[in-house]
Amino acid sequence: MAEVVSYRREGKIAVITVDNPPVNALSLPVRAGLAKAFTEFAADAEAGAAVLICAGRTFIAGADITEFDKPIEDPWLPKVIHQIEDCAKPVVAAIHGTALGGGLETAMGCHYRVAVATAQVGLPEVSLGLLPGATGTQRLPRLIGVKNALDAMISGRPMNAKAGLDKGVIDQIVDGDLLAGAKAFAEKLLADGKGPRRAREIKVDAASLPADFFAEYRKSIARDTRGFFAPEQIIKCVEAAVSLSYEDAVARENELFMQCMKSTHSKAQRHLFFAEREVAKIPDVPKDTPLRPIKQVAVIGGGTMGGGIAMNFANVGIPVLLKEITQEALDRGMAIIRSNYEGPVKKGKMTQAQMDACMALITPTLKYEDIANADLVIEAVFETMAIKKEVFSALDAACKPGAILASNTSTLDIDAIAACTKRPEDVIGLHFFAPANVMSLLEIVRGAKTSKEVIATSMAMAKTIRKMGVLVRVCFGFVGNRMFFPYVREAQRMMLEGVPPERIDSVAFAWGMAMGPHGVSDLSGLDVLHKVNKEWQEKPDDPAYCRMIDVLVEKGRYGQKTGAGIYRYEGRNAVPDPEVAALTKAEAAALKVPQLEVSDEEIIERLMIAMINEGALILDEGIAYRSSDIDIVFCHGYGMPRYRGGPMMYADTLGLDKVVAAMEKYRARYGDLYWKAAPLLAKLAQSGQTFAQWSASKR
Ligand code: T1G
Repeated sequence: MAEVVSYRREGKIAVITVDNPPVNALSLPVRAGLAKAFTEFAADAEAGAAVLICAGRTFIAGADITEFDKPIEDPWLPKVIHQIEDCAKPVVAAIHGTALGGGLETAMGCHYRVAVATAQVGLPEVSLGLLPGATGTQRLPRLIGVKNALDAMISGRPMNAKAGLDKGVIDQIVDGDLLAGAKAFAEKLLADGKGPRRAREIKVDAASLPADFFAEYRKSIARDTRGFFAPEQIIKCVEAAVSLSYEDAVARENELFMQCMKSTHSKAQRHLFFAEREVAKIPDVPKDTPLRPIKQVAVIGGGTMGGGIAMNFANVGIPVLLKEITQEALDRGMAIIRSNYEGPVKKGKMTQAQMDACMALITPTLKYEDIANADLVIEAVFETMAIKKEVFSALDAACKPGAILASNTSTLDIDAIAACTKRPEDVIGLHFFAPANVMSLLEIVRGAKTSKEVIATSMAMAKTIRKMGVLVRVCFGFVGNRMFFPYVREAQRMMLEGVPPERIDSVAFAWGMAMGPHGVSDLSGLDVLHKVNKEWQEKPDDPAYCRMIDVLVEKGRYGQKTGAGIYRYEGRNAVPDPEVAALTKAEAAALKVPQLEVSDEEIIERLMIAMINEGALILDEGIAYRSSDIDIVFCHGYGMPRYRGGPMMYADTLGLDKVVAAMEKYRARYGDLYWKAAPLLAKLAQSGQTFAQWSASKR
């Protein structure tokens, strides 16, 4: 195997090169190679200084995440970093690409750091449920100050080279060839008689910190880090940096790092890291499938969804035609888009010039003829099959051959829609999630006849518009909504059983959901759920099924949009409504629904296990390829916290035998209609396998 770390000397400068594609991750061979190379450097009397550089597209991008679930093997990273820092001769890190996590920690163990202008440096461990466990929590505060270091480690966001230079973690930006620049920097150190400069010897600037700094800092991040384990551990490490010796603080860092590593949070967040890369791999669509160029897009329907969808393309510089049927509707649609842009401009997240450029890329039209040359057309009209069929017949007549015809439907049958055209192989579902210009999830629904080229082009387009594209097959509700329905069903059932909706929502919120099921129902619109239930051919034969949604819709209480739904709204503030409590009680009596004492644990169990069981059916039917795709759907589209890893990862964490036991418990109370364990769930529980192992076995 080619050497992953090589040593050579050019004049008085030793050049140590890491070459471990694709991202020079710090696997065991790399760590051992670094230890060997720096031993050689120390012994090489001709070498006055050393440059640490990487081959390929990036400097070291971190520890090797694939090694985390195995025992850490010697030499472990802090030991290698201390060996580098203890060198008696100066070491210069030469950074390009992304020096992240253990990569930046290794660079901070070097005595100096130079970088090309396009480089990025950061400590993103928090996004994996970890903390920088190779002295990063001790060095970064010494180099850029406590507040800057906390911001970088709690957000996990990298900084560009210029910011790194300004803050003090980068010493020089190199123009032109990085190695030449780094060698010149090292030679100048020798010429100036400058030796090693060790970050650990820098005193942390505690004096400038107000007495309540850490308390205030914790308050400032509380909302964004709610429920996550790692951020608090990072703060504890930095408190140690301020109050303990370097050695003691590093020991503390290691102790807290191991706690993070062993946490279910980190296992879940690391699972999502790989899941977000796996999701793009489609078993029967080869990586080299040709893509159709998408240079002109058209969106049919200028409502909230259509406007949001159009923005996604304008935001990445792709011209969009927005078609409506009346001038009034078109003007309203353009006004929605304009107001969607004005928000970020007011908050300073976008400049007026950027907004104007995006608006200029969106052209309103009333005529199908104008969209004849569009490469991709996305229909976003009313969620009724009759209207969609009408639109797709018109698109079939108007659009050029090879145009991709997509529906934004959230539940309806793509095959039935495709059958209205002479080109079913060009028809696909692109299900955006409201608000379409914000939510990162895009469910891509392949029809029975959708071509591989159209699938591959749609998956690539999702990446272009910065969406997480998940390919699914056709069924009622696809993956997300099909699993969301039982979640809402149980929330509604518990309401009828006498559990106040606000209590159900607060338990779900405490578990980590961004919003409880009833708040979400009011946000999406009870009328939408009501209409979906009406369109659902195989709706369960259960008179109590989501009954309060029907009752409230019949009273014109659609949710936030009408100022009242399950809750009453004072502005956006949801207030429990005694009128709804009374209506629920009456409905429960009429339906003879027994009133129950339901514990918090049961609330979460019924919400989650109802979803998990549906997910098992979805996997068995091949609607989703792998369990981690389902996890991506829920963490990117339904506000499930990343530290739970998604519903299927959560089930694997609980243990499928426990999931089946819970199903049996509720089956005894409610019967088979909802609580009969899916065959795949029962089979895996029986064999002791997880959903993840089952999915991997299908690869
Ligand atoms: N370990 C192992 N594999 C990795 C990896 C890593 N750190 N980073 C990426 N890969 C794989 C990835 O799975 C994919 O594999 C391929 O490389 C290309 O990645 C001790 C404990 C660097 C910005 O969190 O952010 O250091 O799918 O598709 O879009 O304190 O990868 O091709 O088989 O993402 O160009 C901290 C994680 C680790 C950085 C490149 N470091 N990586 O993005 O390519 S923890 C990170 C990224 C740590 C220390 C702690 C990105 C990237 P495959 P990709 P990309």
